[in-house]
Amino acid sequence: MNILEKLKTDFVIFDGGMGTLLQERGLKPGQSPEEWNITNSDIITSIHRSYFEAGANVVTTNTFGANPLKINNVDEVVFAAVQNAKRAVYKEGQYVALDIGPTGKLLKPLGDLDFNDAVNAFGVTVRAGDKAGCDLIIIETMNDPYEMKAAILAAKENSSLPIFATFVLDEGGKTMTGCDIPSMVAMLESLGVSALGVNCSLGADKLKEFVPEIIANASVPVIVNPNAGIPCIHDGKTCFDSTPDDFYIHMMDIAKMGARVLGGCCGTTPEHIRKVAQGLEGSEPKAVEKKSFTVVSSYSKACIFDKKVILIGERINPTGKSKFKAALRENNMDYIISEAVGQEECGADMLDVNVGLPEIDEVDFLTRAVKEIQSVSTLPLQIDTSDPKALESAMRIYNGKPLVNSVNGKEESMSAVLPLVKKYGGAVIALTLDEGGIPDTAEGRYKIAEKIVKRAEEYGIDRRDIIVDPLCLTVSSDKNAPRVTLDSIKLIKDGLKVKVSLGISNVSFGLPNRDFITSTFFSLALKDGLDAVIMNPYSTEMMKIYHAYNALMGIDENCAEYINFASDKKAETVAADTGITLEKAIIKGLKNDAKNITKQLILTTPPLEIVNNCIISALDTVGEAYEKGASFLPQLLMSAETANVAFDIIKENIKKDESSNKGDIIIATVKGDIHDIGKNIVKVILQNYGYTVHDLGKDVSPETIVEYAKKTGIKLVGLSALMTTTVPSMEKTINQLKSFDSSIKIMVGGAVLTPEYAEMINADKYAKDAMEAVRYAKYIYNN
Ligand code: B12
Repeated sequence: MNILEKLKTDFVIFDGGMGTLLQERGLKPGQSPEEWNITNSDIITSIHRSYFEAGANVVTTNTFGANPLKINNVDEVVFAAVQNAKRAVYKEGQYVALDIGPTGKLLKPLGDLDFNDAVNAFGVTVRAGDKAGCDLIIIETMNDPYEMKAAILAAKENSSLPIFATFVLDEGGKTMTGCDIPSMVAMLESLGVSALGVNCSLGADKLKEFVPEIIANASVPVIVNPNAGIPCIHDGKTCFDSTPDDFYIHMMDIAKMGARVLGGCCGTTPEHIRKVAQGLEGSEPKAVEKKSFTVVSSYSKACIFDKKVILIGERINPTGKSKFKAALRENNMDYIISEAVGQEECGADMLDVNVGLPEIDEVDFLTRAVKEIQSVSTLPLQIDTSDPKALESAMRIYNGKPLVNSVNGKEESMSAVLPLVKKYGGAVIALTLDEGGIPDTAEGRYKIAEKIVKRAEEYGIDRRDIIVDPLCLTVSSDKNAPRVTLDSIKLIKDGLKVKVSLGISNVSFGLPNRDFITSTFFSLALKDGLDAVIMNPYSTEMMKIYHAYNALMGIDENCAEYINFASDKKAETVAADTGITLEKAIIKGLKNDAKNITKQLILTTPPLEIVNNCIISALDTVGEAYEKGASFLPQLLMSAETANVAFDIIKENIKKDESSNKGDIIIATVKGDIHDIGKNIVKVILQNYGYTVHDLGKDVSPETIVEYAKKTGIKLVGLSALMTTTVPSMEKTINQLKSFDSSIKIMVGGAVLTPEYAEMINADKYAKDAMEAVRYAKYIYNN
């Protein structure tokens, strides 16, 4: 029986932790656990064996870090690791999973690893594992869905092994990059994993809280491999607080909830696994319930096609827009990004992205446009192109489960588009036209829809991932056209049990006051069961219909959204304002806007005023949202980068006073802390006042700072720290500097510090901002 057959009928028990057991067997801190596959293969095999003996069905190879971005000899390590695990197998029903962990690098735009380079790196490990004969692949401990997608694609492109995939979650039930459970499940399932879930993170008791939500979203078996509680340090050693008995109690609850694959992660031992295996012996898992709702996702948001119609913004499309065409020809990505931001603000749930123009390289432009938009918008995207190459390239780098616009009933279209939807995951809009054109009856359109649904199912694409667009022709050229479209909506929904969407604006083409016609047609289509609409979110008429309809149909609880919309005067102004300020550009991460606005502002506003009134206040807003869990690391990073773009321009406009050196100052952000925007501002302002600043950078150790002070004899040091966790390292630096030379003066700053705290850690001066730093320097150097 292979692992997938077992999964159909039975619980599957995974092994537990490897690292802690290796430490017990003598692995020293800093030593590579992966090398032990070669140097201590018997120990590795005996650990695997102990897990099989405890009742595990699957052991994971000791290859968590066996990735070419971390080690050189991947082939050798992976081969040895798989052999070590296979040697531990002693009976039928015991399987070896190739373990794949994160690369340790952040993918662009959060870090500098290119998506396709990540796919290639994972590919090396997958090929080695496949060749060595593992039975399945487990991709685990991922905290970024984008990296997860890279690993899954690598697994699909380099093997045909079953793929299991698990994420880590924080206490709010999201990944580090803000991916929630519905979006995570949507992406993983559409990429075709055989089982999905969570590992590591919190202990079983905390992780348990999230299991019902995973199960409510997933149509494949759910995996839960928690740590043995939360790690703590005792006498310099990492310990875990969940005993096998305690772990067992929570894991039994998790099994009752419906999880089917159960095992452990850090700190769990064969004893933990034995308890779980014994507890499950003889019992049957809950049936895996196949879900019928349609869902697409971005890296952090899932869009579920439910009662409320999904608004798909149509503005990123050159058709009939001369300004947009010009932007495409001039390679003006800012224009496209501002359309994305504007539509999101006006209430779009998703964004259509179409950049097709004969004279541009669509493969390149569409791919870049998707990358740029997904770095500033959290909305799921609808990738809209008739070029299969452009579609493939954009789907590949898309971070989530996209909607594809579109496939139609022509053979050529189905055979080009459907395999891509299957491979990269996604839902797809199916247009009811084929070689015979657009039928002029609802029955004719139904037949084409049926043909596409059948074909998609042959490719293994679920019916719920087909969203039929029965096409809406213009009423001015055919008076019956809207009626046929409305009839088609009902017929297709009832007969095929699929969702229906419409690109709606076409209906009013050629008529004056188009909004009147389009929005009235929209209300009729809503009543006939429309699930999604491609429309102009800036259109007041359309938004009025949308909100009023939701209120009238009882799908807007307490009419709350309607009230918000109407009283916000959005009804009047929705079309108008996408005006962007520097503060807003930083909050949204719009670098080019930030650059252009700063260039304008600097002509009229003193540089420090821009820093204090725009840059710092914007970063404070972002920081607060981050603290509340309303935004995540990607947004924080984009905002920080945007602030830097603005500050670079300000810097150019602050002339250094080079007439004389008023004094030397060392400046650094302390060890463990990489926040340097504030420190850099302080540096530039001090230079501006004639001081020579020796910037030692960020994440600087106390030793380096003391060394530098010794070498140069400089008597004034500025230290920056922005986190409660790094203030102790500031204190350490102060102590070391003072014990080297008690006459050195130290000024400190950074968001978490207070004057009282600064005094407590022996700093000579707390500076709340850059000007305070200048005043202190003047005082010290007496100038
Ligand atoms: C931008 C930012 C980032 C950027 C930093 C980019 C960069 N190159 O600096 C990125 C995205 C990389 C980042 C990462 C992280 N961040 Co951060 N980040 C921020 C944010 C939003 C703004 C900081 C900032 O630049 N402010 C603007 C500058 C101008 O202000 P400032 O630094 O205070 O500087 C002024 C004064 O304090 C003073 N000053 C500052 N330094 C000095 C030095 C001297 C000598 C003097 C005299 C004066 C002085 O003068 C400056 C000018 O007026 C803050 C929130 C906030 N409101 O502070 C969170 C914040 C600091 N980050 C936080 C966290 C948790 C993190 C991460 C751990 C997130 C994660 N999960 O990975 C990582 C930390 C990584 C690490 N090891 O350091 C938390 C810290 C919580 C805490 N209490 O400890 C904060 C407070 C957000 C929050 N509210 O939760 N972050």
